[in-house]
Amino acid sequence: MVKPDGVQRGLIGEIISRFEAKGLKLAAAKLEHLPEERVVEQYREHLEKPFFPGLKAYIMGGPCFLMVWEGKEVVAVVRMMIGATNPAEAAPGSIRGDFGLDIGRNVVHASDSPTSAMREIAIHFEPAGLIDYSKIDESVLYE
Ligand code: IDP
Ligand code: MG
Repeated sequence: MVKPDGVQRGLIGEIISRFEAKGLKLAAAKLEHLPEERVVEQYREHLEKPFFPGLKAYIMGGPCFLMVWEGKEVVAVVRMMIGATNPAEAAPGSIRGDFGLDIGRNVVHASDSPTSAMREIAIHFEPAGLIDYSKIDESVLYE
């Protein structure tokens, strides 16, 4: 998910480009203002944290661009590509490392395990909204 700062800064295309170029396959995408109940559900592990009110205000401060990506080891690969939670410590070349500075404005969200990915996809997407398709001759693209 591209967070509101990433959307406002015009980074949606850059972020999609990186995942596309990596070889991941887009299954769904949409631009949305997230309602409070879905923000709370997505970040329920952080409800009691001191930064939660600020996090909620940040995520609800503008539209988010939500995506579902598929591919080999997709969760681990995307986490590597977004970089560490604190952009000031994220590796150069990662999305947060290249485009962020503040932990509370870290440009992107990505699920941290296959289990949380399934949980988070179900919060934001209907099953019918996930597009199942093949790329032409996948044997050329993937092992
Ligand atoms: P992650 O996004 O890398 O998985 P989490 O620890 O799950 O990081 O935290 C969720 C989000 O909460 C972060 O991406 C960031 O937006 C926000 N956050 C985490 N820690 C802090 C903090 O110390 N101050 C402000 N915001 C924070
Ligand atoms: Mg997290």
